[in-house]
Amino acid sequence: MRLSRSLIPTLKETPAEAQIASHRLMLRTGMIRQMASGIYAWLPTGLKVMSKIAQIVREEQDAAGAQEVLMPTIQSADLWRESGRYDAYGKEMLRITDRHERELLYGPTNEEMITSIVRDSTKSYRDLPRLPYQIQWKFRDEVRPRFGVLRGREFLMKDAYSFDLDYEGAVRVYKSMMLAYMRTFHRIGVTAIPMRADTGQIGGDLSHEFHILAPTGESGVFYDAAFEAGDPFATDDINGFYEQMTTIYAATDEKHDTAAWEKIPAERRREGRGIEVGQIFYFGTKYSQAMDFTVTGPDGQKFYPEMGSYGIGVSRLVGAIIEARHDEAGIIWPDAIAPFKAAILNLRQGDAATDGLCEQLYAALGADALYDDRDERAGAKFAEADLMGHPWQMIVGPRGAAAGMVELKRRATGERLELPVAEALAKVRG
Ligand code: 5CA
Repeated sequence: MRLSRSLIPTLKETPAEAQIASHRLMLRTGMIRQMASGIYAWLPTGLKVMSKIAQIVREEQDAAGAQEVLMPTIQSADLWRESGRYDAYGKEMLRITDRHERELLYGPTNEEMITSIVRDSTKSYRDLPRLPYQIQWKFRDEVRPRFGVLRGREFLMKDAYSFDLDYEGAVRVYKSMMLAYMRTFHRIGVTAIPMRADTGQIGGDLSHEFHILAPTGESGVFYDAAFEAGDPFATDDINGFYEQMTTIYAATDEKHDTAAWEKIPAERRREGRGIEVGQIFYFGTKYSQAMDFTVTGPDGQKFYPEMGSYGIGVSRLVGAIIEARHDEAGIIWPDAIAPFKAAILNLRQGDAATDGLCEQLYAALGADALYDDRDERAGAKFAEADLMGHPWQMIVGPRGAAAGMVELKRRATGERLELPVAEALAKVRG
């Protein structure tokens, strides 16, 4: 993308309404614009990051055996009357009436809808298990939308739903989702910690939240330093993995157990703050019973499938990652989800050799590069590249251009290297 021609409306001033770093940085770098309270338009760089996150989430859901579907954002109130949640959900649900006076709603979650879909196509135990998921917008009319995309009203969620024959099957998929989540966050480039959680509006008996560590997180968290290991979770032993995840201490302040905490050696005790980026639930037959979803078992008897649901806040993750990865100068994107791998900084726009080398780099990197071809001072280009957080900056001036050399700066460490063009490109491509 050429910066001179792109819809990246950066702001010089810090927006007054933004209280935390990620909200400020997302507005200043032109990733998003607020359209109404808690409702945002995603502009090119913001959308690129969110799409890359969604793609990693999708690959790990697919690898865990889930199947992607896409359900509508608008749902019928009748579906929610079946489960009894239409009245119970309260003011957070945005209720809509169409021209025929039919009651609709903008879905805050999809347990009812997916249960009705699976119910219609599942008669025998042989049709189970089922594990559909979608990546779709949700709406919750939050009392206090705040912190930009961290607590929006309209937000993008990955939601998966499992339908199993029995408790053992349901727990197996719960554990494999936990593993898929840990792999997902590891690939994105952030540390996330699973913690026992309450089940709230969704209900059920077993639930974990996944928290990304960041000083501005809404929850206080207590955890064992073992979670900082940076493990890629390349295991097939789901039971061993689950036992490990659930025996190492981690809790939000709501569930903190001082006695258990004090048994951990002092040098391994960590206290911090976390942002909840995902939550998984096992709730047994709560929805299958309420919605009269029965399946015929091998013995000819009817039974209710065992269910769970598994959410990731995809749009919230964009803000959460920035909270976890920024400094005074701006964002520090992890490589895997950066909008661009590199910014090409032309320090002498209009100088034939400099322009030529920049064009050569831009042609070689294509969509992976943001070419700062504006007629601006070098200092302004450096500051903007730091603010936008590209993992690499490729700095090209007349002297380097004459020698066929590029100066590379790594955003995360500040490290600088002077390399011939081919080597610089190889480094950026990783
Ligand atoms: N049906 C279940 C799982 S599919 C469910 O709705 N779970 S949830 O309520 O925990 O939401 C899943 C994730 O969506 C949360 O972990 C959080 O990361 C994200 N989320 C929830 N509310 C908001 C919001 N107002 N703004 C941004 N993200 C949100």
